Amino acid sequence: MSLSSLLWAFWYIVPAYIANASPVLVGGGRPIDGGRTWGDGRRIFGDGKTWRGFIGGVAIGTASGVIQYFLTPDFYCSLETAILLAFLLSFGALFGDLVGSFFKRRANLPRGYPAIGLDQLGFLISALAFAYPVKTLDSGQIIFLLIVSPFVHWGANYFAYRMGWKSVPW
Ligand code: CTP
Ligand code: MG
Ligand code: K
Repeated sequence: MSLSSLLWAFWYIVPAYIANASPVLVGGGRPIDGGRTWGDGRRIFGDGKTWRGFIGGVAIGTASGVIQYFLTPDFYCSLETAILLAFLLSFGALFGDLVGSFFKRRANLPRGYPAIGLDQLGFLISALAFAYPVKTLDSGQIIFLLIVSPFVHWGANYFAYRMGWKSVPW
């Protein structure tokens, strides 16, 4: 396990981080569940999961892959691969985030309530699963990302809170 392989793992996952963080800025408007409830009477996803956040996050995360390609073209087979990879990482991240909110609502946790583990790792595991067919990491790199991602997540959320973009620091 070399330092450079860990740095590449970090570089690889950047679109997922960007996709996951973007909805704080671009989200809002109509919720994905349209206000509907599940059989337990609680919201399917809640007001924190909006179409604008999802689509905007996927778009911004995918665009970040283009920038990555031009910065480190040798890391990718082609521009198309870099875009596809960034799209899958971004879509996977926000899909995982949505599934996480589904389970939070089933556990009767209100919107914005922290769920340690799920909030920090759900998006990451989903992103890695979606991107797996295009470009894979080795197990050491995956473990590294599982360890560092909660700190990146907490750091990004604290920054967004201090900037006044969100009302809670998690
Ligand atoms: N957001 C959005 N659409 C998404 C994901 C996030 O609009 N698909 C926005 C919402 O404004 C949300 C904020 O980004 O409040 C922070 O995202 P997150 O922490 O994932 O949502 P929570 O509000 O904490 O909701 P939940 O309890 O369902 O996780
Ligand atoms: Mg939250
Ligand atoms: K979340």
